Amino acid sequence: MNRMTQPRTSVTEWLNAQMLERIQAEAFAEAFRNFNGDPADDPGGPGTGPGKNFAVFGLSARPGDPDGLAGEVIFPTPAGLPGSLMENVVDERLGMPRDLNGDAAISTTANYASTYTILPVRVRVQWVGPAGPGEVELRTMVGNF
Ligand SMILES: [Ca+2]
Ligand SMILES: [Ca+2]
Repeated sequence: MNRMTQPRTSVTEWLNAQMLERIQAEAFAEAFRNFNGDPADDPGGPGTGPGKNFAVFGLSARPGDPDGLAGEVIFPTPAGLPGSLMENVVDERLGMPRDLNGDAAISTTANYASTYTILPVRVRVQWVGPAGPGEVELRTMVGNF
């Protein structure tokens, strides 16, 4: 079977094996800062983390994709504040808003970028190929278990 005739299955497998496991393999408290869209807060120094954008084998990003890479890691961060992990962000696919630091309250002001106790994450690939545009998204909740 030609891989490009079944891209959805292979992309899903790749996302599971490469991205979700990679995020879960990070030191838990550093996963958000390493994979968010703010290079300034990377735990190993500015620009040392992988960041939120990633390439996927053989897949072309859609025209107009801001970074030219088909893959993206999405956390509950407010628009324009990629380094702020906020409990009051509205994102139904991440189950947000919700408590992220275990105090049973939802703060409208605090940034839990390094003090979260659970981390909701989406990994999404949007591409365009011979068969037209495609999209695969996986969601998970990373915990310090
Ligand atoms: Ca970062
Ligand atoms: Ca809370």
